[in-house]
Amino acid sequence: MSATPLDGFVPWPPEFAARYRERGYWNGDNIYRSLARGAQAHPERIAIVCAQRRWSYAEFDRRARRFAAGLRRIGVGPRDRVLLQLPNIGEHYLACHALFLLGALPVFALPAHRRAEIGYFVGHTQARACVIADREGGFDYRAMIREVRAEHDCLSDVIVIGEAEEFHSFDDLLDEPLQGDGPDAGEVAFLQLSGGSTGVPKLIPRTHDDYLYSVRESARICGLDGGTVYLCALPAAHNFPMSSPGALGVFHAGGCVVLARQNDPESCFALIQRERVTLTALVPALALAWLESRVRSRYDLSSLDCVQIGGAHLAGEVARRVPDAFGCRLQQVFGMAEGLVNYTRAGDSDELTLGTQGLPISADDEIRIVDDEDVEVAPGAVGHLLTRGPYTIRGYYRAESHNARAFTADGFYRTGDRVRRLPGGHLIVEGRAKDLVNRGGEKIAAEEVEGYLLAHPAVFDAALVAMPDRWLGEKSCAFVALREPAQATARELAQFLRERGIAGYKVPDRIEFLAALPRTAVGKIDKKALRARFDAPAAAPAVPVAASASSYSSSFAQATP
Ligand code: OOB
Repeated sequence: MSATPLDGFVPWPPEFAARYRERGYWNGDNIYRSLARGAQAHPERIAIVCAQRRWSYAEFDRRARRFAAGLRRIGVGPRDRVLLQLPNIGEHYLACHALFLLGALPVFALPAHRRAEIGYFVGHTQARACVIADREGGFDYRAMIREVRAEHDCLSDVIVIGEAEEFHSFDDLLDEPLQGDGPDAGEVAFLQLSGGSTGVPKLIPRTHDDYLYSVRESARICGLDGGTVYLCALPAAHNFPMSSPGALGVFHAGGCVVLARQNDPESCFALIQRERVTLTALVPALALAWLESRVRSRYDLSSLDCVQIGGAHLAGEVARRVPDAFGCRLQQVFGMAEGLVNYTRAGDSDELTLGTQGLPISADDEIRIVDDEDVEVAPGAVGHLLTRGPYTIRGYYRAESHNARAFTADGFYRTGDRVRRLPGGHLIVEGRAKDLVNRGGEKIAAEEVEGYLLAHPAVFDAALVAMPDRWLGEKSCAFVALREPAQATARELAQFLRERGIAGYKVPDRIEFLAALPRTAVGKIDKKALRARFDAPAAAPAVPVAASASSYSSSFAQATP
């Protein structure tokens, strides 16, 4: 690694880095080189299927090097941040690998993000370029980027896939292939989004060394090989479909990634049948939609070996239906973009597969389960999960004061999850202490949405809590106290939030007005009391936000049956 680490990146202490290298976890490879090796070894194999396009490993590598050359021509270089916001299309992987080759850092945004989030990512990372689609799902990303650029002049280059208008067209940046084999493996490879902590979204710096280790081991644990055909049904930029084992695991193993642009049951079943898909990764909400789908029996899903489910709590009764319904194995995955990933293993008993969230990837994943005072709980008891290891970050990007709270003094990451551990090491997620709503796998930081609500002049107090939902697992409910009764309606508040340019999934599914929010003895809003209102529905009349995001859709789980 060059003498000075990237500004805002917290490296592992040297003795840990030395140990991780010694044990072969960090092997000095970078993510681009891993792909290039595949292109050398089996150039003709199909790497990516996207709609009617099929790219071989050789073509994939060549296109990535061509795009890297084009990016370099417009001035993108090592350590530059480049925001990536693309739907599930092959160009997503091309752009990633082109940036990896250059040593530039993709900043992963989700297609659902809007002006508020994108503006924040661009400003916080001082991104110099972005790669976007022209339009998707009726939304014009160019128009949004124009607004973002008006506020952030760091963003000098905009690259558009499709109709570029005044911006660079992706196709015009496919120059003669760039030679080279990418950066030092100790460099930060990209900035990933945190699944929600407090306040503004946090960015996660992952190095080539640490990430590739988790990818290689995930591919091994999940038994991937050249015959693996993986359906990417979740947003491709999310950590789960990217690396657990996800597309990178598949590229590492020489298999094929099939991109689903839509993840409704019918589109995906058709792809599974056509491409003979063997593996896919779902959030529980999507798994449920697929299970409930009436069209399932019309498709031949017999190629499936395994369906992975993770990202949010999987109910036991849903887990039990998976093997029969899809004629394949279920694998539970409990992971986080910050690092630690757990898998149930192929040889696990039904009891472990159905009832636990698996074992960590690495023998060097250190797990501590503690009480509120950071004291380890008795074996088998529920506590806060803390973790440290060869692919778990030591700090968020440019977030010094937050890092002091999110990590212990000796470098353990406070996951915010409450778990217990079985004698064999399998973890069971029992709940969470962090203040977020896990809406079908999409994480919503309560504080962030509360901040937007409090910006409304009529709002005196606001609290966002999770409410149970049959399809998404959780939906969001905002409890609001107004300065004067009836000064604003739920519909007006939802509209106000949308106008602030936040992702649709963050707009509360329901807004309820209270004269005052309940407080705890120390004066904090009593969210437990607010959540308890959902246990007694008669006491809490529902006031859904009319015409808001209150349909069951989210980009993680687009459709109900
Ligand atoms: C994955 O990553 P993120 O960063 O979007 O969210 C992480 C959080 C975890 O801390 C936990 O609260 C929740 O999502 N979670 C689960 C879970 N898997 C994740 N909660 C209950 N059961 C599970 N199986 O969501 C992610 C990253 C890599 C692989 C898989 C999921």
